[in-house]
Amino acid sequence: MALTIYGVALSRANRNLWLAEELGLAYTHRETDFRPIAADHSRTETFLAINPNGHVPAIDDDGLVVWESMAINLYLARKHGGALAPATLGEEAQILMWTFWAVTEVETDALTLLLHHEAPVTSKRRNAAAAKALDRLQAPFAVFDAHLSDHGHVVGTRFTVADINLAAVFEWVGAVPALLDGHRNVADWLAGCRSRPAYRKVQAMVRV
Ligand SMILES: N[C@@H](CCC(=O)N[C@@H](CS)C(=O)NCC(=O)O)C(=O)O
Repeated sequence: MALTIYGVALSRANRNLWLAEELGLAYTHRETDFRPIAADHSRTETFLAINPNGHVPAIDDDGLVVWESMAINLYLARKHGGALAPATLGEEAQILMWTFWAVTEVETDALTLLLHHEAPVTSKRRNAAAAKALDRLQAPFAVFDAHLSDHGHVVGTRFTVADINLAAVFEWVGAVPALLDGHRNVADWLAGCRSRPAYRKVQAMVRV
């Protein structure tokens, strides 16, 4: 049984490291960087043989290679079972629904806000892009906030892989007070996710 997770904790590999820590899995962490600042980076021939897209994360699980961070989490949760995994086909449908929703309706705009916050730009075009992203995020935030007020978690009444998948995306807007202040259920849920020991352990692995 050998699991290798490729990708620095600063990258989307953090979702997979978080899940692996929640599950208590034994794994090797290859700190493949998405920036060509280290010998182990995502455009080397060795890594391109694992993920020809040249993106992290990826995993090698006993010879099975999987890339795409959300697919990795859904796979590992299903494989190892337990409370994080779907208990029924219906739960699986909900976990897939919310995960695809986060990737298609939230992630791009959330990343725009994160990058804008980390490196504020003076160009009018970039500021307009951030303002548009903020505007577009109001609708999915309202949807998710209403869902959380009834359910408390993404799926069912417990913490699952879906909470990890969504928190990893929603936390990118953490630096934009207007969004979280206006959606208190999302803010409280996110704070709960980020207080988990497994999340904190992965945060401690981040090197900027
Ligand atoms: N949809 C992919 C996105 C992967 C991705 O873009 N990863 C970034 C790091 S978070 C990367 O490797 N960027 C390097 C590049 O674009 O050259 C996933 O979720 O795994």
